[in-house]
Amino acid sequence: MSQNHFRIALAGNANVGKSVIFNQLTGLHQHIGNWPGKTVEKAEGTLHFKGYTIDFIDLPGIYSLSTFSMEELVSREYIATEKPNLVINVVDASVLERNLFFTLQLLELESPLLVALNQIDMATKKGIVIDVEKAEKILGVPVVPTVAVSGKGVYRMLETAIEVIEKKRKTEPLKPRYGKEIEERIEDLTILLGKVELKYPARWVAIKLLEEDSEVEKEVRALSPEIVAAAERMRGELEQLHGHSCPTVVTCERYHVASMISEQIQTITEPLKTPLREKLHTATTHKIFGYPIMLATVLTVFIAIFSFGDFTSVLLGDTFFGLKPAFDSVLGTGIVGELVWGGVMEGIIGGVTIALPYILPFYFLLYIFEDSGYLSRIAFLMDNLMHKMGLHGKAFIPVMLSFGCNVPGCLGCRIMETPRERLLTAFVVTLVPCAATSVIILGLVGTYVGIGWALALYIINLIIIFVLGRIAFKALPGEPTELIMEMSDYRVPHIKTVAKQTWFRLREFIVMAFPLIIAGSFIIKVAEVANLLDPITNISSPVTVVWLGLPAVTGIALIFGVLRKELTLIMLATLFGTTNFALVMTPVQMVVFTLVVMLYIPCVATIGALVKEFGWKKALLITVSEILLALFVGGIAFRLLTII
Ligand SMILES: Nc1nc2c(ncn2[C@@H]2O[C@H](COP(=O)(O)OP(=O)(O)OP(=O)(O)O)[C@@H](O)[C@H]2O)c(=O)[nH]1
Ligand SMILES: [Mg+2]
Repeated sequence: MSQNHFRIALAGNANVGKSVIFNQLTGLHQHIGNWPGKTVEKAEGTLHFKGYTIDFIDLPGIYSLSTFSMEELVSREYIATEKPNLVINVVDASVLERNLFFTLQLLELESPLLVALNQIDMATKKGIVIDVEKAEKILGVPVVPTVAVSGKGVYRMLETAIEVIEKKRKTEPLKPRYGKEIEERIEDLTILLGKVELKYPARWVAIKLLEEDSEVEKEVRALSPEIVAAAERMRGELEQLHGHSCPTVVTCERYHVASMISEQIQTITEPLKTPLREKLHTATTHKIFGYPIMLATVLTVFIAIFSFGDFTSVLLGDTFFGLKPAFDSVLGTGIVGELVWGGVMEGIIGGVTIALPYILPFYFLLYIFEDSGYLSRIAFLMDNLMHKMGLHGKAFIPVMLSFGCNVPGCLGCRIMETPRERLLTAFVVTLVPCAATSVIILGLVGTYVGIGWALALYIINLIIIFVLGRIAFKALPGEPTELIMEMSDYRVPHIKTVAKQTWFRLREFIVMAFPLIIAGSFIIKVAEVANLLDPITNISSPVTVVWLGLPAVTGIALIFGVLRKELTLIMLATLFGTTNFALVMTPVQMVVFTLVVMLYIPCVATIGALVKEFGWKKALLITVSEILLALFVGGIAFRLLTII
């Protein structure tokens, strides 16, 4: 790194505000929400500040520097081996003690440190006052209070960070010390470790050996098996002395130190009456009332999205199609006019009128749910049901996120503890109707068949997910891990953050989907003019017409849907030459078509995410089984609905 070029890593527990700070500093848009485990891979962004170029690294939230989970491994490897110039330990000031547990581990790792005491506003609301000066004195590193969502303190944090890196500010990091029996053994091990070449500080390695860290043990064994043998012996001795496993003893000792420090630096005044957020928490997680509240909330959201979408869709459609005469008068109604109107304009109109009105409120409300903390309460309520699929409530978070888009849903599977649970969750997640599928459910079935049918489709989808999840569970047996989920406090959703996230999603939709929509419509129009559509529809018609009872052109629409699911409907509008689907499809056809689209294939982006997370074989397996499932369900539905 050159003189004015630094690397700073943001590390800390999950859900403390690292990504909010990262986004603010780098202008990037990492996923933000009020539940732990959103950031799963490290992200990098650059800031130019006072003549310095600073690369920031947003690390996944972790609770320890062990290697129990992928996130812990990612974060630890980065801090320990890439050696950033500074680690900013983002701390949630409203749960100081638990956060300090991690700070102590960073101090053990001897990384250059600055503590950002974030969420001071939440701490104040809880009656917690922190003595920053004292904290600095005890920890021996700078401590800067911040409120990331409003940017308060972030500038000072940056200035201080540079002072520390430039060594203009002296630090004397605390060297955490534990009980006598442990300390003696750590010292003995450290002396032994001093004789070999290590990439980590010797004392840290000594502690990790006592904690039975398998990665560290493997590395040390390769250098000197005797040291590992000595550590094993010492672990046995400590277990004898304390009556607990050695890693537990070390954890307890560390908690004890964290607790002593937090006692010294914070004072808590109990609020006189129960705060609203706690009342809300009690009501929404109540074992009886929690469920009707959840149902009512979800239904309200559903109806709100539908009403908004339906209203704006008609309004926009009328406005745009009102432009046709003016358009015709400029380009005429010949082949050029037809290609431009049918191939380009209708695609754009389809995108704007069919998709946007539903996608916008959808994301907005989903992010409100996410940022307030209600999402993790729903996960908690769903725990019982999820257990029947061999999963636990936490799996419901990726499921809920998938209603927005399956891609974050697939990435969110990382919050599951075991590979088996991750795969099961991914399978379930890709069956969830994403916002694009909702466009079809609401825009086609909701508008032309009835809102009740749209709701029924969601319910059928959930039932299918449940049944298949259960079958997959039987095929991949294993004990589900118990739900260990930390539920962060409710917060008033930060509207700016929510609006920003909605905007990024919307922008992504416009940037990614619109070119596809326009290209798709154009190809279809050209193929139509050149009489090329028939061969394709003929090939697909045994499936579409004979088995599913759909109009033949749906074959083409379904092919486009692999790119993005809303394309199926928009392409259908182009193929039919109208957005008034009542003229060209029967209600049964609309329901069957939507069912097929809902289940038939994860879109390319989702397949990409699956390949990345699980490898192409499993991605292919999921894809093929979902195509077969969609055709099976669609065919059955067609026959059943025709009988009725
Ligand atoms: N009130 C308040 N809320 C905050 C503050 N900083 C972050 N939040 C909220 O805290 C939640 C978590 O923020 P994130 O930035 O996603 O947390 P993270 O540390 O990146 O979390 P993971 O990626 O899951 O490890 C979000 O709901 C934020 O809006 C703050 O200073 N005050
Ligand atoms: Mg994050």
